[in-house]
Amino acid sequence: MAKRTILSYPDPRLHTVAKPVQGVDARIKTLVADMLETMYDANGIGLAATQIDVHERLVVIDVSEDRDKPIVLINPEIVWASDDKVLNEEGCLSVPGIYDGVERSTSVRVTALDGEGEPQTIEAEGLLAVCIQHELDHLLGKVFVEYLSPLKRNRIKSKLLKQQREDQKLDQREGRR
Ligand code: GNR
Ligand code: NI
Repeated sequence: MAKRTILSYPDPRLHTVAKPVQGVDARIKTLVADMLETMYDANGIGLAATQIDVHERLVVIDVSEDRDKPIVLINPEIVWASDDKVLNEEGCLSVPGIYDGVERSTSVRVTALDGEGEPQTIEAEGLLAVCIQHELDHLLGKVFVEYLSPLKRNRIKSKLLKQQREDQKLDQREGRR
């Protein structure tokens, strides 16, 4: 397994629309293993392939307390979403240090293939429902800050760009690449 680099907003590659996975073969299984390692290492509850610059419909999630219940969603589709919505505080590994409220359906039903290529249907509510909607947005090239006002989004963009410039300077001074 190998840890992959997570893209940071406002990287334009985060707005790429992912294509369906063609078959759950060895390449996809390695990718899933790498995504799980990357998600756990970053202490995230989910990760979409888009975030590691792979533009295929592939998501990993683990909302369990003990972080031992991985969910793999290949070619996921939300087939039903409740009309009732709830406002949740969201964060994103691609938008480090930023948290804000986003309205989502309280419950969703999603169909997908699992890590072995077997069809599965998941009925989700609570944090899992939020996470599924957040991850499926990534596959469509959408980051949660796009639900916020343009003013908030621009402030977030500036803050992250400034942080990225400072991180780059530190890296150079240490002779890293
Ligand atoms: O780790 C994550 N936490 C989180 C919290 C509230 C709503 C959504 C999320 S998903 C995020 C990981 C991530 O960026 N997935 O794309
Ligand atoms: Ni995210």
